[in-house]
Amino acid sequence: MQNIVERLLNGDRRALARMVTLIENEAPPARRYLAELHQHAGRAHIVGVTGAPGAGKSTLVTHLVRELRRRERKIGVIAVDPTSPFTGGAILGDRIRMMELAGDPNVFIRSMASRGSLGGLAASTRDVVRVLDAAGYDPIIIETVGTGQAEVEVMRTAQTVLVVTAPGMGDEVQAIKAGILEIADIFVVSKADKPGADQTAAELSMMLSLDPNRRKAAWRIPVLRTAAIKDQGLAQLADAIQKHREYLIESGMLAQRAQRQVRSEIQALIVHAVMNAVNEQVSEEEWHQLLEDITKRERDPYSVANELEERIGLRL
Ligand SMILES: Nc1nc2c(ncn2[C@@H]2O[C@H](COP(=O)(O)OP(=O)(O)OP(=O)(O)O)[C@@H](O)[C@H]2O)c(=O)[nH]1
Ligand SMILES: [Mg+2]
Repeated sequence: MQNIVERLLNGDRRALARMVTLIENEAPPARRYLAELHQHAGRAHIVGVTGAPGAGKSTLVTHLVRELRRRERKIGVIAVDPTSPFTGGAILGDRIRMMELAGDPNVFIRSMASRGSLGGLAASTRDVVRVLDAAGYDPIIIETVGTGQAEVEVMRTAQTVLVVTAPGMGDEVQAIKAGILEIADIFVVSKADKPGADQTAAELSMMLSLDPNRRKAAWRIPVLRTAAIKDQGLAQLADAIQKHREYLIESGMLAQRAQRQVRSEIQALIVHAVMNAVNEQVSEEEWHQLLEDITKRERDPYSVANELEERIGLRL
């Protein structure tokens, strides 16, 4: 009887699905399995897809996956929904939209919803990426709505980030505000079969040409138009994604980003462990009392933190 890690590495999809569930549930053995899988990962191209709700991300991903299948790739898709209590329906919609891909043994699709903290979702996404990578999926596509900090956090896992905008959504300006411009590697104007797509693309190109940081950068962000429902523009998009990957490798950026990632991953694991230790020591009632004392100015956050650090053995 092979263990779950061996089965997963041998291409067993049930083992893969089981592993993802263990990660989502933060099951204790998951960390040990992930540690074993690390040496087998590191080959996949990780592609992030973000943009406003309804921008056409899932439809785009579905058709992009089809294009990549024509190129004989084995593709992983993770649909991340950071705001599950409110957009639970969106995940369901994604499932239906992506259903047509579900029968393909070379495509693995998984939806993930936020349970705990902001760091929690980004961390579990990173873990699932590692698992898919070790199982031989390449590329791995992460879709998430681009509305807040949690999404930006999730997108940091990606090596190539696609920012999707549709004509008439007025996202172009919002994209700058949300700080999405800094993480975009490729802009996609989706629904290009609709009127206004050319103008949206022109506005985006204009905005990019006015950005002084972008003018100096070695990678010139392409603005591509796709009409996923008509299967148009997907080959160009797949080519651009490949080109960005080559740029990352040749410029040394891929290695640089990987190292930065690992540092923040280790830091996050430590913070997580420390917080778990604290929560084991402090009951909900005690928390409540502490917060009340501090807000009433009877105590201060610094000495409380000191005391808790002492209690978990951080200060000897
Ligand atoms: N005309 C046209 N409509 C499209 C195209 N792509 C997507 N749509 C429509 O746009 C709507 C939203 O598409 P989705 O792919 O669900 O968009 P999304 O960005 O994944 O949405 P969320 O995950 O809910 O944020 C759907 O009604 C699609 O049918 C396209 O290329 N052309
Ligand atoms: Mg979607």
